Amino acid sequence: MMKARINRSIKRLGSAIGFAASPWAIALLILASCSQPQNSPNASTNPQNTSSPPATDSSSAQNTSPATDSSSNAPIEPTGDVPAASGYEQTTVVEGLERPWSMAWLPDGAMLITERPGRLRIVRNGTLDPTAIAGVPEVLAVNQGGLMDVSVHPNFAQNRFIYLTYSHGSEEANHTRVARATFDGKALSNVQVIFEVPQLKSRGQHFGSRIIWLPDGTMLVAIGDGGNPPVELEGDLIRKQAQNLNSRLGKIVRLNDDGSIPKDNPLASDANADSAIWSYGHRNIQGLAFDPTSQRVWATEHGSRGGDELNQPQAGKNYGWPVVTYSQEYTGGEISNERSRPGMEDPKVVWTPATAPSGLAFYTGDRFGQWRGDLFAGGLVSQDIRRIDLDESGNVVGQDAIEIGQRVRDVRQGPDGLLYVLTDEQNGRLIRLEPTGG
Ligand SMILES: [Ca+2]
Repeated sequence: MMKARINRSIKRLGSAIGFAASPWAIALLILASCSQPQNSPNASTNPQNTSSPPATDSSSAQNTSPATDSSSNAPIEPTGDVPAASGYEQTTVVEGLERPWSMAWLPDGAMLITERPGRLRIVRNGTLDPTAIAGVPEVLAVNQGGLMDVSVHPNFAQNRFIYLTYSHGSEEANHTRVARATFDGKALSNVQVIFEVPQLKSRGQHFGSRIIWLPDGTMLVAIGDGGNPPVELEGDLIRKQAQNLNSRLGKIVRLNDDGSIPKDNPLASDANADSAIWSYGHRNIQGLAFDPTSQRVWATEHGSRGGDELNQPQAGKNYGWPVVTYSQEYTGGEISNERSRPGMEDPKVVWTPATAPSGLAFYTGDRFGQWRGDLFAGGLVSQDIRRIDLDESGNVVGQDAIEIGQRVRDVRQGPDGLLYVLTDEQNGRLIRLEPTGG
């Protein structure tokens, strides 16, 4: 096999130049030395992919930020196991959470946790309050839908606002909503729907959703594309809405904290676009994080079969779905034979086979000094957390795996500088990661 031959030659090269040929390094070098991506059997029929690897497509590199250069901007597609991370230990803080989805901390250190069936829970001093918080809006809890993200307003101490994302409606007609509520420590009140996808869709797939806050006080909210074939909308596959600038499906939107739309959004002056849109061409983002130093936004999104992506979304840009993708139909066959196209942004990492990424943290703490400035991406299918090693320019330079052994729905940095994990199980857990001996 060509891969084995390359592996051997890389190992020889590795010993010649004195580095350990880890699976990660091998995957990188395979990608750099192959003329077509692994797991893309039809790529050779695509003229855009025969002359150069998609990793170094020069036309799309022109569309990326000047902070990154084209040679190191390659999507990285490890084809085997990534190495195991070390230097940490796991502690189960709370058990008995039903399909927990998201977590957020209040200024007093208490922790809010959503459960997908529609409950909001609170953990104080490491103990789960047995009584759920009252006042959560009714959700459509079906398949991937239900109560999803929870986010605390940056000025919660003054205004006591929290935000929830959830699916609403019926199995035949549903959509993603964002609600804002006041939390007094016991119950929600003044619950207001501040944003929704106006188009109603069927079935229980691809609602998104995550919220992050930007330094200017606006929020980004990720909304899924609405679902897989055969789900249709407006006479075509619903997934095509990700490229429809009049639709909020398959987008990251930017909102003011009351749900109104900022006047300086990238498409605000375009009469033919929904001015809430911040970036588009996304399939289903369930991990969204912000690096406060570089001000970069990071997002993980689910592909179909394989082709999960890490992207570094920027205002007004198109991330390609479903026109360009590394993923395949669940039923087999290509969704598109294009992996890259001018005017569309390449992913920074492609995961095939799928990790099913959910939850994303950008680590800024002191407790894991070696991990500062890295991303931590949970995986439902991989049942691990991928630590994505970034250099200061935001280039991906490596990846390793923190084994959890259960579906990982969310990963966050706590106010104590430790990492917290939620497992997507019927008896879901909140896990804390601490440095070994720390
Ligand atoms: Ca993409």
